[in-house]
Amino acid sequence: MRKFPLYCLPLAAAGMVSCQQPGEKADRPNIIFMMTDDHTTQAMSCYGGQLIQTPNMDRLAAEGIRMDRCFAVNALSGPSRACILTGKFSHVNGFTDNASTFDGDQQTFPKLLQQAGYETAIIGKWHLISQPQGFDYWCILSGQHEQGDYYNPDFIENGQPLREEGYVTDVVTDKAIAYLENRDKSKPFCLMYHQKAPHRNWMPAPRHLGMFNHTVFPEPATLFDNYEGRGTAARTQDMSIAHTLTEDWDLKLLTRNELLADTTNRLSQVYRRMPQDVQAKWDSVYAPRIAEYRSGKLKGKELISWKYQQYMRDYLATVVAVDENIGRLLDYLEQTGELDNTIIVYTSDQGFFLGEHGWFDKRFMYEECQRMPLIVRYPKAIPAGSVSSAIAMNVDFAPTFLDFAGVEIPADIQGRSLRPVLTNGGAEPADWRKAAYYHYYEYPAEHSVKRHYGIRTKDFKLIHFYNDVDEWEMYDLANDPHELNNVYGRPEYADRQAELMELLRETQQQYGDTDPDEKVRELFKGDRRMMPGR
Ligand code: SGN
Ligand code: CA
Repeated sequence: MRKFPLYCLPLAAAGMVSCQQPGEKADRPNIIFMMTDDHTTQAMSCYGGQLIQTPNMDRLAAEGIRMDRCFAVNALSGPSRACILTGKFSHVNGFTDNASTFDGDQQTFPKLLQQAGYETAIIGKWHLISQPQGFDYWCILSGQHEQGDYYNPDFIENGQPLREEGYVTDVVTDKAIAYLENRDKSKPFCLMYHQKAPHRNWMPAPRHLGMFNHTVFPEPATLFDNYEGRGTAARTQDMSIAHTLTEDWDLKLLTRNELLADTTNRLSQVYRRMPQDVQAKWDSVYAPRIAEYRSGKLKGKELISWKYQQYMRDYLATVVAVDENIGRLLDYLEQTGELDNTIIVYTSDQGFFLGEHGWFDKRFMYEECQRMPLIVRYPKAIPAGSVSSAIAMNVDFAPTFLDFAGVEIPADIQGRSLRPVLTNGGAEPADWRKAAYYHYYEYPAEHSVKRHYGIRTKDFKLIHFYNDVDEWEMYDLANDPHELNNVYGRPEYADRQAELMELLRETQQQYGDTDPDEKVRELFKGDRRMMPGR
């Protein structure tokens, strides 16, 4: 039963008012958790990225805090989302790789907020296979094994299938605004606004098709990395611009006639979802690319540079739509007077390689994809223009939201609330953690990135690749920001290495991941595909 403060009782008993308790809507912030898929800090101007301008993300950063050292603990979609929902590492929440199914009966922060009187909703990418629990409203992308489609996307809305017309990033935003418009306004809300973009295969909005056709993007310093001094994992991955990007799905080098002729081709299936006018624009935009490629003049390094440019043109155009739609959402919040009552978070499920080391995709515990963008705007408590180098992890998000909402943080949550950092100009408390933990499991699988775990301190990284190899890597980040020189085993780093080994052991103990090999065997008991040593 609802409790009223003593001074309200006479009126409440008469059914005349609903007196606000401390902790009710008036002092409980709304939360909008904006998460994209595979958006990386190199493609955000507020992080110093040189590739495009992202004015609306920049606005959030200028009016809030930019976290410079926020790390995914398992840089892959499903695992990252499960860590975010539970505030627990993959080996505890059970969702270790994209072939897992989320145990929706477990504790999540949306459930806890809902129990505490929040209205909760999730719109867009979910990717956890089991039905969402703990949401008053949910509408999740369903096509392409829950990756969703860029054009005319399919959704499941509160259990019912639904096909929408339009471009996915716009549609997800339309739905978010419609939800905000129709929600129960007597309650604070928590909205998870989860875009598909800029996930592979990077299909821009019709209005942005071809927008970068005449732009030449700067190449990363390590585009032609030869992996010298690194281990087997870097050399045996399958995520290179040179070899892995496909002519059809990724580079989009098929003419209309070819697309119409081959109905089994994946690109052809997506093309068929587009309205005719979009198909016409698509054809005109990709025709010069196809002609250039088929001229046969591109060879060797020149061909890799060319593929990199096409990859950037498509990837970055999808980011432009994400940024525009953030602007739409911010305008809506401003018009309805909710902007400053709302904690607005911008992040992505992990970072991504934009040609660094010659790669696309993620998974590795290397900087470009381990690092997540994290911007938080809440002017009532977070000073504008703050920047923080405190080490944060995605398991910290759940306790942070609970903390701001005034909900007790359960003792079994493994992350730590970022609130003291966010509200203190980015400075960390004296007892803040010294390292971020990481553990990646999806191998053998697409992109062939070997299993590994490790820690990342402010200046160093220590990684152990295991399962069908037993190799260590260590990077001196201050002197080697591109992670090119593996200093593991070098005599001049012996003391530092011993310290890091000890810190890794302590960190694994703290989080209960003490024998990763053994844990993995247990987790995948009976699942031959995932058995170590295969
Ligand atoms: C798809 C992509 C991969 C990507 C995974 C996981 N292939 O399988 O390139 O690594 O998703 O991405 S594709 O041919 O279907 O485009 S994640 O972000 O969802 O984890
Ligand atoms: Ca992702």
